[in-house]
Amino acid sequence: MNALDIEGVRHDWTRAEVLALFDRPLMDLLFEAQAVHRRFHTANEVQLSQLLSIKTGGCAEDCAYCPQAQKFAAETGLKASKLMGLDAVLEAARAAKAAGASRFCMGAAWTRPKDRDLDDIVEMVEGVGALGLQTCMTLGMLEDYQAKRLADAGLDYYNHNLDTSPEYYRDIITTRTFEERLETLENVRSAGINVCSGGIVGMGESRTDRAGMIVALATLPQHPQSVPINRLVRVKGTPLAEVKEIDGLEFVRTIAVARITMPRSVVRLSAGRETMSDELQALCFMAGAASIFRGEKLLTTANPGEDRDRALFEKLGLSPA
Ligand code: SAM
Ligand code: DTB
Ligand code: SF4
Repeated sequence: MNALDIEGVRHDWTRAEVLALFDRPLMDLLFEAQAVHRRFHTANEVQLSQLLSIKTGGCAEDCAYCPQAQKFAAETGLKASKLMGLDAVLEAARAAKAAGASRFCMGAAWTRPKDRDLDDIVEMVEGVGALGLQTCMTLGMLEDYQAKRLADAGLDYYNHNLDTSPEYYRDIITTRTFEERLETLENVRSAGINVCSGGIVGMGESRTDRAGMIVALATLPQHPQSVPINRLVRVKGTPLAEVKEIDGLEFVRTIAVARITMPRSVVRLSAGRETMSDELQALCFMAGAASIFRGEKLLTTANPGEDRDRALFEKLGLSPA
């Protein structure tokens, strides 16, 4: 008998168990994932978030997937910009709400926010929240006192991804450690902010790495309330630009395994939809994904626009939430 917490959720998943889920016949895996989904969530409902890059490029970290790292700027050609002003952020948030987004996620290409930046960030959280949107920030590493400030400002979610397995991590990022990521998650959790944490699939990692990433998330003291699964967007000029694209069904399996192991979390079909067929996205929803980014842009790369998503939701009988 496995240990269940007070909500009937397991935190003691082993890599062997998670790999066994990955190995199941696809239809069995999808059937269970959808059954788990319906036990804990509303069927056919997909939450819509919208991203805004409030501070783009020039980042000191060396994440091999990321177009915003200064290290790759000569090859990607991405121009760095300063932190956006409050008015422009609120204008974008108003437009996102009018277009149907329920959450507004603001991302900055920082290693960590400076304390003086946080004054501006707090105003953004308060302003966006006052519009009736849920707020999410992703600003890099966070100290505990910084997390408390954001909690006091009313921040609903903080996104900080584990990105990949602890073992594969050092092939992807050398400028900060996996353990530091866990510390930021602990600071966010202790401040009472909802945690949004997941990773990227398709960076040349093995299935064992994908299982390792899910185990790292599913054995946290509390599962992240939100688990974004990104398919790598292969950006020209980054070290991962030429990596082989991951098989679509392996991506679907990763979503299903996240769904089954963290039943109360909302699993998010995040980056990578631009190059997915309607059929592949449909399988991701069958596997339990229940949230997407709407709008034509993620942070710096393209996302399916309004028209394509409206047609997709209609075809699949999905309702936005
Ligand atoms: N700089 C902050 C940080 O890294 O924590 C916040 C912004 S960062 C762009 C947020 C997340 O976006 C990364 O952790 C990564 O998971 C995801 N991401 C970045 N580039 C991506 C890409 N090319 N494809 C898929 N996901 C990507
Ligand atoms: C997450 O897991 N995915 C989002 C969000 N959290 C911040 C970011 C995706 C970025 C994709 C590459 C880009 O547009 O720059
Ligand atoms: Fe910087 Fe975040 Fe990109 Fe890494 S993922 S290079 S920390 S912006």
